[in-house]
Amino acid sequence: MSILSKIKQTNHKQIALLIDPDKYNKPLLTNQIDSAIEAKVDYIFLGGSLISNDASDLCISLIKSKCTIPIIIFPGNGTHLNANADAILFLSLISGRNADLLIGNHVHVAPMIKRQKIESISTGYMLIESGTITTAQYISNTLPIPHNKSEVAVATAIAGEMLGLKMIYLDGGSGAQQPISEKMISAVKANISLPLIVGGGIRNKETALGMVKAGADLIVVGNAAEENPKLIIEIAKYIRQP
Ligand code: 1GP
Repeated sequence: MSILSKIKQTNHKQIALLIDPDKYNKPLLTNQIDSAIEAKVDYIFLGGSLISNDASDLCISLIKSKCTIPIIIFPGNGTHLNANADAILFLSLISGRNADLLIGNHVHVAPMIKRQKIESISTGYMLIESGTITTAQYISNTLPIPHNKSEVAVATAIAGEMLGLKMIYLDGGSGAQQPISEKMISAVKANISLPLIVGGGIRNKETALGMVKAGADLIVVGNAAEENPKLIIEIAKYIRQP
């Protein structure tokens, strides 16, 4: 089964652990993988907005030596490809107006991804203002959608679906001070029929549960699970409780 079909068909709320290959540290990553296994994390996302010391191969081989959790590349730019992953989010930054991130980089990397034969999941990526300028905003040179403008997020997500994208990812950016509001999540979810991914600034189980109750199908936790690898176990249990 493709990973996209799995994301669509899984009937529990899903969680992804985000690993930043730039922060590779074997003992920490080993701890994170152990917690991901215990938490029955659905996916491991691998990526970051700025990859300056790419240790993706090391991360992938360590993850694959310990578990079969699918690894999905969450690329910061077109150089971040890896044929040993299971899939790649083929991101189009639809909240921004930077042509390179809407279609330009894609033209360069599409033939390579096709040759690598890894699953490519076209995803409408939307940056939402989160209380601070995040690396993703700065590097992408785009304006995020204002935090309280749910109607802009809804219109953007609908346009993404009409363009044929397969998932929508609402992201406050790594280390967001303010996670995406439940109001925005529920408004977007009510207006699209695509899987909805939400991430950025999830630091506790209550925030995570609020997001899945509002309509997030898959939540992504990065920074907070670096500081406390066991948090992912707590969040996974909490959001999947009946
Ligand atoms: C960022 O959505 C991810 O792109 C995760 O963010 O590191 O803040 O959890 P955090």
